[in-house]
Amino acid sequence: MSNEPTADLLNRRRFLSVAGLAGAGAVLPTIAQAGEAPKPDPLITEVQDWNRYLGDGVDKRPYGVPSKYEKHVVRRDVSWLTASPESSVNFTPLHELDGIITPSGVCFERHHGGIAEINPADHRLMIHGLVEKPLVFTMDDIKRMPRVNKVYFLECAANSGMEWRGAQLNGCQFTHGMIHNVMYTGVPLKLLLDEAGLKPNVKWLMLEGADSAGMNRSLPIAKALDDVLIAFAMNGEALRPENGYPLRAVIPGWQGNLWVKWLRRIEAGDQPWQTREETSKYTDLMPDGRARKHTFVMDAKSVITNPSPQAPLKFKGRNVLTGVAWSGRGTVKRVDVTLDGGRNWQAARIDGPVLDKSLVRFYVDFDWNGEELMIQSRAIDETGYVQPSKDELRKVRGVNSVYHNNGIQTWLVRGNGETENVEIG
Ligand SMILES: Nc1nc2c(c(=O)[nH]1)N[C@H]1C(S)=C(S)[C@@H](COP(=O)(O)O)O[C@H]1N2
Ligand SMILES: [Mo]
Repeated sequence: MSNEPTADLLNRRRFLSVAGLAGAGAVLPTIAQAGEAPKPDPLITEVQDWNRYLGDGVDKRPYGVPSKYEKHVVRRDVSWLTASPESSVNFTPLHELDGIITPSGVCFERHHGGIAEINPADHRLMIHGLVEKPLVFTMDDIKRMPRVNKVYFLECAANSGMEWRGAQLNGCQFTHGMIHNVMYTGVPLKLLLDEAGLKPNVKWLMLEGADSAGMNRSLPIAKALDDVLIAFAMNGEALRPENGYPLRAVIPGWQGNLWVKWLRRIEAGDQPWQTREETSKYTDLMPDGRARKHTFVMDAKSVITNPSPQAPLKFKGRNVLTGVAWSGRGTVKRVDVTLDGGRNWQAARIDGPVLDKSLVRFYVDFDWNGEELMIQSRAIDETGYVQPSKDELRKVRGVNSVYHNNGIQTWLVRGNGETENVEIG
């Protein structure tokens, strides 16, 4: 770094404490101007509007929303992607977020028949099929069962699906935004199944939603008894209607389409249900025309969220590169980052909780002199699995798939800081 701002910072702090606001502002540069001739900064020397008026009282914002200066932090959709907004998807603004928790209001939404608006008093969950005692639970019944809190990512199997044939969408929101990571509160499905008493020949469950799509999904019984939750809360409050209020299935580490929202029925059986969705979609078409089916687990993956096409580099010198990584097979052990298209890799700094089947946040604090960068991140999970390059993935899977693209993402940072979605080689 050419200009070391630390000394200026220290001086400035000392000066502020002795000389007060006006005097300090007249002579001290901001951090971005460090080293330039000091200019008076009216934002320090002048009294600002917000110093003059009496602000909103505590009765004005009973349910808080973000500052009006954060209006750009929103879910976005791609209108040409699907025929109608009711059977569609929008994307989490990953480049605007930090830490590991996705704020509820910007969790991407995927629904096949629009949002069901259900009064929790009218909601029922039925468990039947190959069980000793068919049961119907009200929301009150479910909230009287022992509950747990868990942070998990939900990734749609189609996340990055537009990128199979080549770089396509300009922004990590669109290439990787079909993911969210929240804390769920819910009851282990095993407890509900134990009450109903599974017959010994049960191999699969069918989970059905109460939305107009009446979406149903088949779930192997081993997973159901392992870590599946029936959740009623996310991030400490009731689920949002978009995400399945009042009740949804949480299937940790497995593809999003199994996480049935507005969950109303679980039927125990001895074979998978052949739903239209499962036979025509959610299979991975291979180069030889065969299809991979029941590829439920989401393999390790990562993406650099800043810089990225929607978040270009603005300053030379001190910069923070950041992103998220995840694995459906457990915890993320390491994230490697390259700034030069894969010639040199360094282990990124992971900060914040490292949890099972949850996003982790990584950082590389670096200096930028305005040279072109080819930046990539590569996740390694606790099983030792290494996130593959897109070409490695294509060698095995071809380019006919839509689902399960966990290849390494490349961003090209130009000399002016603008950043593009590209592929190397
Ligand atoms: N009832 C119902 N559940 C559903 C869906 C749906 O359309 N209806 N979409 C599924 C798909 S494909 C995904 S990726 C996730 C998306 O969850 P989210 O909307 O909370 O992001 O919900 C799943 N559960
Ligand atoms: Mo999905």
